[in-house]
Amino acid sequence: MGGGGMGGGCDAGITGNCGLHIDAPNTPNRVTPDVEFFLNTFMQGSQVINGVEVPIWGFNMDGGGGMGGGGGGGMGGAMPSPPMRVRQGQIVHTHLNAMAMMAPHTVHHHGIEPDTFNDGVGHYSFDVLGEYTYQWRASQAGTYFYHCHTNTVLHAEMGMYGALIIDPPSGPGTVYEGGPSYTVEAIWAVDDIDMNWHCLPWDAALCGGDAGLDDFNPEIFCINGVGADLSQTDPSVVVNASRADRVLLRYIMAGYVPQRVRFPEELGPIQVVAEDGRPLPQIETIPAGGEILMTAAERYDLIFEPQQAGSFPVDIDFFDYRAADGMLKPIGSIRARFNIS
Ligand SMILES: [Cu+2]
Repeated sequence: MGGGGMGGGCDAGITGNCGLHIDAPNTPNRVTPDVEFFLNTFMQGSQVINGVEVPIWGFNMDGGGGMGGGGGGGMGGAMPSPPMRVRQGQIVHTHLNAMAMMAPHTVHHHGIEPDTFNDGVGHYSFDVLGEYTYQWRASQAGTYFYHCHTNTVLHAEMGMYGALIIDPPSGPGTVYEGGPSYTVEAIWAVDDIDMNWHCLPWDAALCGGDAGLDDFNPEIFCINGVGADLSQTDPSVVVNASRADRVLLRYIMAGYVPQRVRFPEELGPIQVVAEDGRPLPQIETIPAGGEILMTAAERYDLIFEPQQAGSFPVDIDFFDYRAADGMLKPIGSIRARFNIS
């Protein structure tokens, strides 16, 4: 993990900045925040996933500002980027320091509804080279994620994303105000990796040409950056609970190809309490042994009340996005695990 090495020999050099509006303005109407995060970009990291050294870019939270080393950007980090957690009602400042490799980036808090100036969508507002403070209000408890929105499909693929959890004003333990409670929580960000994309420059295809960004063929699959070799044992993935627990699984679909997650019968019925950061009008119950098919960027908040002790696998299958005749063509899978005592 981490390392900040040269990422398997890639040269993530700069070839241009066509079509971007690069800026580092002051935040308008800036007020004192309730909570703040300091994100620095890194572009020369690597992470071993399922035995393969994968070049990654991302955000790290080490120190406040300035850690990019004035353009050196030598610091590494991990994918996914560190989680952000806030409470509903808080004013949040996300300080972005985008100096690594002199490449612009943004922070888009996906599913939040800030003003355009703070949306972090480069082509609507601006791409940041230097520093910018995103100011936004956490208005609805739920499961979100943040990601870079510069040359988006490539930068998100490289690992420039992390979980964003908004708790209700009362804090963790309840999914949303007046909503269901939980005693054990797990967060899974499930991703797919096409190694052919991981040696591209940050601005691949921005100046035209074909960088192959319409051709995605993942061969590595991961949960929270953990590959299939460790996903049944890694503590960031494995859910440990007892039969007295109510388990909340926050599932973030962080990949590009369709994912189908299959829950074992032994975990009992699956309560779908929220989707995409919004409570469902009525909690939906999927019968025991059910499955959910997801597309990119979806989030599901699922509650389990397991009645049986044991170690139970949860299987996630990945499918070619070029479905022919509506038929799903499997291209890979990864297994996680619930251990119920
Ligand atoms: Cu970026």
